[in-house]
Amino acid sequence: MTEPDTIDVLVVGAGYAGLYLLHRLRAHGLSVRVVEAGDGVGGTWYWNRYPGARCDVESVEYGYSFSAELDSEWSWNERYSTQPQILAYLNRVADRFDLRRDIQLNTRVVAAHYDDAGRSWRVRTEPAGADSDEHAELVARFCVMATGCLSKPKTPDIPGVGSFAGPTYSTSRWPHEGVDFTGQRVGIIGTGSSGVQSIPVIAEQAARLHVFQRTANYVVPAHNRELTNADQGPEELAERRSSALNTRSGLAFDGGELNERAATEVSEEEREREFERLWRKGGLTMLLAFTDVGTEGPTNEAAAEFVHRKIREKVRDPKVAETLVPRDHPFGAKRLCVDTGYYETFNRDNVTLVNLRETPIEQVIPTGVRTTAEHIELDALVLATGFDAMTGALTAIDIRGSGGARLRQQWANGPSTYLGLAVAGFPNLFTITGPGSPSVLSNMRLSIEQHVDWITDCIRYLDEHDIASIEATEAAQDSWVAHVAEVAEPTVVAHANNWYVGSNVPGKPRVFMPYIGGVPVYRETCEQVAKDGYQGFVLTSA
Ligand code: NA7
Repeated sequence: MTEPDTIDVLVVGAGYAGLYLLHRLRAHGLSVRVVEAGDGVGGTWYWNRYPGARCDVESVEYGYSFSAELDSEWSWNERYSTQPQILAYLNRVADRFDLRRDIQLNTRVVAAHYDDAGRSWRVRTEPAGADSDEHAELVARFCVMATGCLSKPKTPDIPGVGSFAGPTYSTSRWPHEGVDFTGQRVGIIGTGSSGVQSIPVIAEQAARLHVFQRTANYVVPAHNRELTNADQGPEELAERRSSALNTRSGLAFDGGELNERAATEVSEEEREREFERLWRKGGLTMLLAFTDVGTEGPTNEAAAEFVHRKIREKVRDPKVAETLVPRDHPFGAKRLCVDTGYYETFNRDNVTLVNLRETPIEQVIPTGVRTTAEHIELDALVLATGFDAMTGALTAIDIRGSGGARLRQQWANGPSTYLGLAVAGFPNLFTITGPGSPSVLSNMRLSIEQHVDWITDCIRYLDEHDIASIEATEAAQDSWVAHVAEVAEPTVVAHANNWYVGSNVPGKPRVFMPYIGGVPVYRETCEQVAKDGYQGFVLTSA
């Protein structure tokens, strides 16, 4: 039997995080292998190819910040980039920095076991997608999970969903060649961001579109537009990037327009003017209009009512409008959706909204969907039903730490991490934008870069000090987990049903997973931990 390859760092995933990590680690002379299940790089932007897929972070804040040359060679077309352009950008990055030679595509990591004696990870891979039991093993000193927060699709929990005779498409696994819905009767289940973005585009093509809505969401306008060169010149980029570092979300919102007051400190007229201004500006800004928008109380209620009014203005049929008005959760308690033409789509003659709260799906049947009220015949079915967010991609891998401890078991009641970067009992393992870090509540690009930089510096430090392993202590982890829960407690988002708490996946323990304390505080904490010689970690010499 041949001995497995031995490398310094094994990185799982070739999306935004994996690509940048490879670039950074390689610059320090480390041997790195990135293992990726897809047959191309791009992660989220490789898989989520559904019609209308876009980023809800503005393009000028979504591009990597590590290379002025890359900035000068690339220009974004639109304020909110399409999936094809982001994927093209990531492919450009892979070529520009000669990353591909260390990326192994079409390969899935199925297990990663820590070898206490060798102080290294034994990682088992198998060909992705192929019907083969051929596997391979790799040994790496460090293992970094760059597996993404929204990469493991949720298993659809809809009775009979496999029995539909026509094609069933999942927004997160869309066919690469695209789908032509011309002349077809299409049904779409799910009205989160993926549904909200794809519904207007599918409606333009299909003969008839039935939108199956269980929960009405708050949808705010993107006001997307073409970008000019002036929008993305070096000065503009530098200014936005530096101001983003000082905002809780890591989003610049055009350079610090973010309102630092509670709405209760201003008059009702001023509050409404501010909502209107941000609505016109578009994007996620409304969520941060005032410091008290995200907590229960009059400001949150006023924001909700403001959006309710907008829906009623946009949707002609009052009954349809009332079905689209979100009533069962506060504003911002689920991830806001950023749209182009979503509500207007329900004014089209070929679009029907099916209210699953009134008439739930009884079963998907070979010819369509049967609700408690009717049988809807369909030619194609689209599932926009979401993800096993934050932990799904990690627990899908059989990760075993020191002494064989299983991550799945350790996280059976919810994830516990130190800083969202490391897990006690799992030495030399890092998670990029893991649970317990700002991740999905921040500009992902910024948070990914911060974690990659931190991990790279950490590995360099260990090598310079001849340290063979690093492991978070239980005590540091417990106190971080308690802090993550404490800062989330007053917010509406921690108490609603949403994928941040895992309530979208039946049986998943209810734990608020991301860190809501804000990017600046979080960055400072991580920097201080490193400055103090990796406080909260046990370092063991070689
Ligand atoms: P989301 O936001 O989790 O949305 C999933 C949608 O699917 C949501 O409307 C769900 O309704 C609906 N859903 C899920 N299961 C069912 C069943 N069984 N029956 C009916 N409806 C169902 O996922 P997205 O992919 O849209 O967006 C994920 C993130 O990606 C997004 O927040 C951005 O950050 C990018 P529910 O609300 O559970 O009633």
